[in-house]
Amino acid sequence: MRYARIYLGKRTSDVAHGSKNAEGDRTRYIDLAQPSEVLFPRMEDSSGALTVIHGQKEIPFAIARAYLISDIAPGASRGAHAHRKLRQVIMAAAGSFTLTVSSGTHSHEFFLTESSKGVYIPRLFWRELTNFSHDAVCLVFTDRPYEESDYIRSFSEYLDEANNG
Ligand code: T46
Repeated sequence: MRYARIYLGKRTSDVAHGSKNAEGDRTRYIDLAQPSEVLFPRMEDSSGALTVIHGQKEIPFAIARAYLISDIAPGASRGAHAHRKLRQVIMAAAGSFTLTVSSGTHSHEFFLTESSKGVYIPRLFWRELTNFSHDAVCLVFTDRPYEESDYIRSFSEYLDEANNG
């Protein structure tokens, strides 16, 4: 399956490219082979905000694992690797940071700052997380358990594997 329909929630302010389904939810098709922004419904009232995230709905896969990266040292970066099979959605649960996703030939920068937005990363894309704010908390959802053998931590090895399928 190359494309998946994802849900953008009922908000209208930031879903200009979505279309409505029968329930009034806004949806959008994404290309599962390319990095893409995803949106999470955020319910706000006078007491605060609540953000909802489902696997196979706002996120285009069943969630096998979630983890948080927090207490990031000033100037530190994370990532700098690719995954052979794993797919992820990365979001800023608090604060902000820059996510750079690269195919080896093209790279795209996402500035993540809202808890209602994330980035879907397919397999075989290099990622780096930089420019963390002092209060940043990075929340990651994945479609597979942790397996060190799935990591490609050398950029030259990554280019070889990405170019050979
Ligand atoms: C990614 C970015 C955004 C585990 O034992 N279990 C886990 O589920 C994970 C994710 C990590 N670990 C261990 C492996 C290392 O000993 O935690 C340590 C730090 O992991 P790593 O150096 O891979 O951390 P980051 O922040 O550079 O990368 C992580 C994810 O590993 C990676 O998939 O895309 O966050």
